Amino acid sequence: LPDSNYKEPTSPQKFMGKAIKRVEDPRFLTGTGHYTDDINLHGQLHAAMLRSPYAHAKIGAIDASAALAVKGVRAVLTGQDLADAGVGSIPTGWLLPDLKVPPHPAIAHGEVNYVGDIVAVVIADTRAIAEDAVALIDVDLQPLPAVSLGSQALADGAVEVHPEAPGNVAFQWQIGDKDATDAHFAQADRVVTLKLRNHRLVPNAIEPRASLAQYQAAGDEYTLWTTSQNPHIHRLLLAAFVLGIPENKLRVISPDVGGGFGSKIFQYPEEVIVLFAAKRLKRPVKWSARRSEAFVTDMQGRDHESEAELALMNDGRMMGLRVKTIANLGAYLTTFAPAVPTYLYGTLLNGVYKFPAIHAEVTGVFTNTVPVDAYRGAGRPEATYLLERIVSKAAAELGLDASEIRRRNFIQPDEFPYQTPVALVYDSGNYEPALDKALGMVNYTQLRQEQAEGRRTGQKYIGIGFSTYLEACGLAPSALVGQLGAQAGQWESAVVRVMPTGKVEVLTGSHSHGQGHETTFAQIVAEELQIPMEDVSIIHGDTGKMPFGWGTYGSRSAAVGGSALKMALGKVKAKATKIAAHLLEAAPEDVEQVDGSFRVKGVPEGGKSFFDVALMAHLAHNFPEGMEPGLEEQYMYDPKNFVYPFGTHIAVVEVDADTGKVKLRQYVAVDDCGPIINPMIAEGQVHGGIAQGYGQAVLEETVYDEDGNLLSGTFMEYAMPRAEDMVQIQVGHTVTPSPHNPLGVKGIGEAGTISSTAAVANAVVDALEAFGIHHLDMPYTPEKVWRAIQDARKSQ
Ligand code: MCN
Repeated sequence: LPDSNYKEPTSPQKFMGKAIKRVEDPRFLTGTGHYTDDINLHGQLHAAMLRSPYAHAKIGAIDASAALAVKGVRAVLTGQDLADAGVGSIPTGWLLPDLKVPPHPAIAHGEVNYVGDIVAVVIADTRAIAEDAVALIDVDLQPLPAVSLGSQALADGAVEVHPEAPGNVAFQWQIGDKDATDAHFAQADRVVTLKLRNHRLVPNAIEPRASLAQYQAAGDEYTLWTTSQNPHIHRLLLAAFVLGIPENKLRVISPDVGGGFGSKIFQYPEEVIVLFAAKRLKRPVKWSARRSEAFVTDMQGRDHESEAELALMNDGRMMGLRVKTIANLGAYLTTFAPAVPTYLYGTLLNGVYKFPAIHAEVTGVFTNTVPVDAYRGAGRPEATYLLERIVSKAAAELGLDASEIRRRNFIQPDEFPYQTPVALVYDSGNYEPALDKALGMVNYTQLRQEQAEGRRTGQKYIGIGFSTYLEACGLAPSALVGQLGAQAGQWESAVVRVMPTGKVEVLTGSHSHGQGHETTFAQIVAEELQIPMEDVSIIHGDTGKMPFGWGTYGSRSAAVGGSALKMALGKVKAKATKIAAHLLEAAPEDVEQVDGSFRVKGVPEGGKSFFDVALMAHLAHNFPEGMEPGLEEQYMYDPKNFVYPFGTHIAVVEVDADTGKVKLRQYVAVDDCGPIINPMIAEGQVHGGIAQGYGQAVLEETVYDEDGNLLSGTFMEYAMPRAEDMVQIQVGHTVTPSPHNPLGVKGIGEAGTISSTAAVANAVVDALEAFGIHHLDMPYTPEKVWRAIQDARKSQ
């Protein structure tokens, strides 16, 4: 941890809080990870998709005879085949009042609605044969006018994407008190306005999506191996809504998954197709996306057009916030799509500030583009970007330091629990120490002097950008999300199974696809049971093994899955103590575990090891009267509230006024995710998130033309952040435990992404203030920045 100021806990903890190397890395680094595409079954066939080249078209006749004549082609499937078999529409898992839910067939039927929508599927002996045969299908696609931008889809006379959604409106949603907000605006000294676009992103996990289905006629049972962040949600949606089969007839396995960033939460058409084809052809069927397919089929992220107004007093006090957002949802509603621009966005607009009133309106809009759903941070980066941008703009207009305006408005530590005007009740927080620490780490006073000197001489344009972010994660109390429209519970499961040899197997509903749970969850077990980490196996990603669980998204695994594990371990430990007490002929309350051994308090000799207890639990030869044999416990943990991590990120950039190139010079991230289980993993999460957030601010952009064609469909046009774009990130921590979960932990998996886009954007605009530029939409490509500087110079 070269640049970290993390101090390991001074308590006698052996595993928690330690930067233990990731136990999963040897297999990933030596190529022995086991991903969906690595799995091959006897007699396996391959699916290849004929995808629409048009964003909107009517499907006429489909002539598959030439494709079917190719040796090795076993079938060509169309939307009609699925409809005839009664295969259901792909559902959404979140409902809002008056939500329009147009049908979403896995293979399009009647019309295609985005470039990439599936028109037909070839199933063949090899992938090459299937892909070649796709080109031989003759489809009469009659192009229709299309629309790709949210605001254009709302314009009078716009093309209608679905007849079920007149005017392309999927929903209109609002939060906060409009009248109270208007009243506070009327009292304010001034109003700062900002119109901004939060552009669309492609998730780009390293492993493209893949699915392999097997059908066993004997038991009428399916197995699906798929790249999923939450196999139980996949099983529930596929069984109950799409295939109409009992859930226990479908086993979903998500083995090693090479990153998801949210894009592998959802139920995708290809999963339905391979399951359907496997039953029809009585052979296993596999599909693996190519990178070019991923660009047009993985659910995309963000895509907001917003107008915001911030009411202020002249001393910088915030009086109210008004927001109007158009959220482009793409062509269909996917699993979490309605929740992302509403409950995961509107509720976060309060940030860390004391707002007397907020009112936000969001219009969800259908367009002829790839569907939009959760992408790392999901709604919260959009809220943070808007809020932190307008706060920095307000500071510039008021002539206040960007850190000072924030400090003056922070909710104070003695004000928790804090009810915001946008529904959430923050359980804890202490924002100033994080700001102060970050200011110290970045060497703020000296930096501002250097900035002023550079501007004065015209030699250097430095920008310093703040983001004092907050996020709500650890999704979260089932009762609350149920009231908000989720068709899902938000608890998590854990089973702790102690073997006769004292080895421990944990079955968790959380899913690790890069976050290192096999290490951090094993640290929790080793600490609690006082056993070596090598004796612990963490099993996840298989509905055939684990009890029901809701999976990994919304940075919920440590706070919810980890807490379920801690509670299950508590039950195991209580039973183990009772068994040990029986063996030691003592009362359970007189027995303690020291250095792994159970001993009578004050008697160091003659204890029972964890192995002795585990073995005796199974042999049960000499067992407490009435106690069940075995040592296995389960806990379903449903938290009382979300958790609210926060922090201060400061980005320092230098803008080359001659070329428009933005260079990241320094980045300080002070995060508070409560007590840290593994600082190396937590900091790795922060590093990755910051790279992604920087990517959005400076490099990445999903560009559609007016006809809905994706113009940035390869890495030649879609620039991802690379090592050379980054700097050595300086990471710091403050520790404010969550008061309501047994570990006190808060999520860290999305913090970097949520915070960094705003910090980098504020830094770039801060540098551009030297030219009289007060806002510029991302991404800050050299051309865009250069043009903005040229235009500003001309108009001066
Ligand atoms: N952790 C810790 N101490 C804490 C909090 C967390 O040591 N106080 C550890 C956890 O034990 C876990 C990791 O940090 O190993 C992340 O924990 P958490 O914040 O609970 O997030 P999740 O494990 O639920 O991961 C989800 C989150 C999300 S929502 C996205 S999107 C994302 C992310 O994690 N996608 C990722 N990080 C990713 N990292 C990789 N490599 N790949 C992805 O697809």
